[in-house]
Amino acid sequence: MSSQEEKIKVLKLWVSPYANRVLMALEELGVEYDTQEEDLNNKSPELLQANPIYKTVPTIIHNGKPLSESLIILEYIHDTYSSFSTLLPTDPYEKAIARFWADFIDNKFWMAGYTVIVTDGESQEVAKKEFIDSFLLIEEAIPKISGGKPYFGGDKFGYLDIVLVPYVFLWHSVEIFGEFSIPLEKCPHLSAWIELVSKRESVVKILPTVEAAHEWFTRSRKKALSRSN
Ligand SMILES: N[C@@H](CCC(=O)N[C@@H](CS)C(=O)NCC(=O)O)C(=O)O
Repeated sequence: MSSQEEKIKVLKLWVSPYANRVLMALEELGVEYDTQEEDLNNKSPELLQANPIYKTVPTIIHNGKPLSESLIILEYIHDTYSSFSTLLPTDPYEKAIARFWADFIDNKFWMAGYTVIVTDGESQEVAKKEFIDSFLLIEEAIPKISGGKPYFGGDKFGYLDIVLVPYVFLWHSVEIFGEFSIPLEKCPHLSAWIELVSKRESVVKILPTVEAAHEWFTRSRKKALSRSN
């Protein structure tokens, strides 16, 4: 059986930016897939068996084989289906740079954003500054990464676009709980990119509304603050 014969099954959570980037990649490449919604308070035996180390979504199962970690799954999708389309740049240096920024977006930018959502006081203030600083660094990097084209992937909506776009629908909660506004007026590249990607079919189909995501984070914040106080 060829690796492309069995449908990929994605164990997911509707609000997870990590799971949603996997679904968006499959949509963008026109790959058929099945999904299974997970309850993180009561994870399915399938998830626990497929991802015993992190027990996180997304986890995929393809041809009976499990794989986890969204950025690794994106590369697997790219490698498996690149005969008809690509997500990552082909140039080795550009590919490495895309991976560098994906790591920054998850581990600096969103780590700070999520910390603003689930903390208050001094920790929240520090995270707020880090979030805005990271935002401005991404703004500065866009023309270099995209070569002045509309998407991070140049003319094509690609890997880094898919990595960042789920957060666009979540960072309103960062602004609300952090009581500040992202300085979009200082970010013409990010503003133009948001305008463009928000209308994209895969984005509209897969990502939750800002309101639904905010309700989710309101509950997460309440739980996190009651644990820490
Ligand atoms: N680095 C992981 C992060 C995945 C992750 O943290 N997923 C969250 C949902 S957004 C999760 O499954 N958490 C498990 C839990 O809370 O027990 C990735 O990129 O896939």
